[in-house]
Amino acid sequence: MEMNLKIAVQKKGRLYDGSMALLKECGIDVSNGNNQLRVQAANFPVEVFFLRDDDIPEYVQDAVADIGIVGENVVAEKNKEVTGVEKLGFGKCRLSIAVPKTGVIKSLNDLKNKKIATSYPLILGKFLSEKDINATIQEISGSVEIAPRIGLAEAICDLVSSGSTLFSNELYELETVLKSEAILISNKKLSADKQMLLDKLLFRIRAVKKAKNNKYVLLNAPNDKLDEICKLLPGMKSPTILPLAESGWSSVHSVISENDFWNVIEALKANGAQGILIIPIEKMII
Ligand code: PRT
Ligand code: ZN
Repeated sequence: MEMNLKIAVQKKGRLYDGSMALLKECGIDVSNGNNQLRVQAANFPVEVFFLRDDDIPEYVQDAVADIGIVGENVVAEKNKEVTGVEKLGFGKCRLSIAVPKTGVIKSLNDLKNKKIATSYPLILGKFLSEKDINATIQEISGSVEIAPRIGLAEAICDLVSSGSTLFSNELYELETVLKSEAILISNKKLSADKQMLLDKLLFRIRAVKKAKNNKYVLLNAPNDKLDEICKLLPGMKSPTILPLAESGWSSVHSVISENDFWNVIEALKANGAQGILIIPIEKMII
């Protein structure tokens, strides 16, 4: 039998769609796998295991799976022996301490001798001892946000993304304990063959991530402003410049990063660029 890289992903939940979309963008087709526990990819030596996210770090540690996609929050809480390989840019959230808006707790110091409900006792415990706060950790597995209202705890420590759960439970965020996103983890002792497959997959993941963080830009520039415009657009090496039929004008092609996108566009316009087209990039290999 041909060797496979075994990859664990969440069976259903918030990381499922992002994980499947990433595999698909990497050219790994597991579309035949609805409702199965494990699926062989059609076109890459990868076998996908669908699991509860909480089990993924342990399965990767124990080599039941070679690699896995899981939240950094789960990796930190489970504290297993795995290697963090690559952050994946989705499933972003933060683990935060939150307290009732109208309560007496206004600062971290006010948490002393109080009870904090959480599903993340290990991460919270480390945080509290670093800050030298002596508080009781009440571990609960779900519906953490209702703990203060039912008198179970004075504060909570839970995941937040939009903040709307906190808002509708009249809680406010006192402190961020951990920032998290989906991460690719791997077993610490991959064989050389499996490491080669992981490197191949990683090459694809990085090309997809890079493409998402960049846009292709096409614009018309007056020749007397080309120097200024090129300085704004470094491109992959330097921008491609082609003369337009209309004399005195050139067409400029380049790549810009999503992060400074709007600032660059404004500066381009201010320097006389016209007909600016922004085009998504599907893959980017440098
Ligand atoms: O069944 P299984 O155990 O696999 O899934 P699960 O229910 O344990 O996890 P799931 O699917 O809820 O979350 C999987 C991962 O998604 C988490 O471990 C995080 O890494 C990531 N993630 C990103 C989130 C959120 N955002 C998030 N907002 N996980 C949970 N939430 C919850 C949070 O607990 C709270 O109840 O959403 C609520 C807050 O959301 P906002 O938008 O109202 O702030
Ligand atoms: Zn879970």
